[in-house]
Amino acid sequence: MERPLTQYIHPGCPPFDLREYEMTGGYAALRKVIGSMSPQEVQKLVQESGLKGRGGAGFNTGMKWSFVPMGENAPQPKYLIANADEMEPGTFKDRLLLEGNPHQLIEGMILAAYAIQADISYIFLRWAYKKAAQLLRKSIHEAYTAGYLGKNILGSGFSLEMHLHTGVGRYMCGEETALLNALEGKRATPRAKPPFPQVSGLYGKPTIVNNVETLCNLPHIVNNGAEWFKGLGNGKDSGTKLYGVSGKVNKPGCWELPIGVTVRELIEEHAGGMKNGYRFKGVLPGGASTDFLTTEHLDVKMDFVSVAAAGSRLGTGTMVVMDDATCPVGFVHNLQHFFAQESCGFCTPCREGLPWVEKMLLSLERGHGTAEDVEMLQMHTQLLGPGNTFCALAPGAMEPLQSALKYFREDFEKHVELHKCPYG
Ligand code: L3W
Repeated sequence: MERPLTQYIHPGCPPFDLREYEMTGGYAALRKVIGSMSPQEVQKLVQESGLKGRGGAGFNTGMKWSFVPMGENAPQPKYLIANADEMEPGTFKDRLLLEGNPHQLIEGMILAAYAIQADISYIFLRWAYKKAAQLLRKSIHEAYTAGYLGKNILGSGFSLEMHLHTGVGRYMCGEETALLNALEGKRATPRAKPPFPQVSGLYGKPTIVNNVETLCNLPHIVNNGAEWFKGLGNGKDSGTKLYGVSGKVNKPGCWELPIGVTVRELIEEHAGGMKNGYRFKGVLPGGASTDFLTTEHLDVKMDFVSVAAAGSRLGTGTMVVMDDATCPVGFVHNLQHFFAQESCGFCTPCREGLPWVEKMLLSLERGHGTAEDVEMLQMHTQLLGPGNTFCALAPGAMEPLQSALKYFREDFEKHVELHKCPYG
């Protein structure tokens, strides 16, 4: 199978510079699009390819673009933003792309910008990705010098500015409207949707925010076509996916594979199975804000449709494996500590509820909890669930908790019964 995204990335090897990227077909997609395709044709191609957003939500990329006003009367300027604020726990896939082949992202961004006729683009980068920042600065400069960015790109009449913006390390900025506020220099709280950014985004102008991995697919879809991309998938979705596995496995890592490989294949083949002395107990399939899957789900295909049918979400596709020697209460407490700390504080259920949940879990883990506390935690999964908060942060935080209460309830009850953690 041809691997479009990471085929030239070898851990430990120096990243591609412009010359190397061009030698392997880099910027051919840009030349093709600019020479022979209208923006609407690019949108249609991407919609037909079935590409879905790789940042966690899985929204159809071409459809998202289709909401952007086009034509002479469209508001100006329009913006294209690469969401590189990768902070989902357990998630490190975009880092691989940024550090291995920065021009692939830049070309993908130019293609996306062309499709929506954006004038200005930003890469919103996680502050801790220092190496990626350095590489992107260099690569953006190279792309300007080669005529791929700036005024009248390759003589086409299409122009695009590109800027790198580094965040200050807040998880909240991964939410697209909080990201827009941060970029405008405001406090990073989410905005009400609708209006969606496609219509009213950065400075109130039409804006598309796409994940890094999503954008990196674009040159390959343009070069090879929608049918080729669809054919890469193994399950109910198109293309390949960067999958990651962390936890007590023999070979934690990140691999590009056909979308729809099974949980079992990822853990047993690619991650080398569980380490000696540890057994698989459960897995968060796509970062921390997804529901646990357990032994009964090992043959679930890791695509958006199949994981949702199993009661969870593909999310970022980078899984965190929980073993049988780890206390699920402590595991979930650790996650809630992160989410409580990262709440932007804008809406009451999230600001007040997450620290409360964290406190109850800590008390339970230490053996001070009661049966009522377990019920109270269950109730909080509803109180902080979808529809009760301003954005997806708290409902996302409740996903591992509600599924832990469903699949590992005995572990919670044992803490109450024994007045201590049964895991020691
Ligand atoms: C027009 C509609 N556009 C949705 C667009 C929307 C956005 C995209 C997805 O959260 C999840 C979250 C995290 N008309 C539309 C529409 N759109 N309906 O589609 O939107 P949405 O609201 O479904 O999701 P979201 O708010 O973008 C993303 C989860 O992903 N997640 C987190 C990942 C974190 C990272 C990271 O570290 N950078 O990726 C992991 O599971 O919890 O549920 O563009 O405008 N009717």
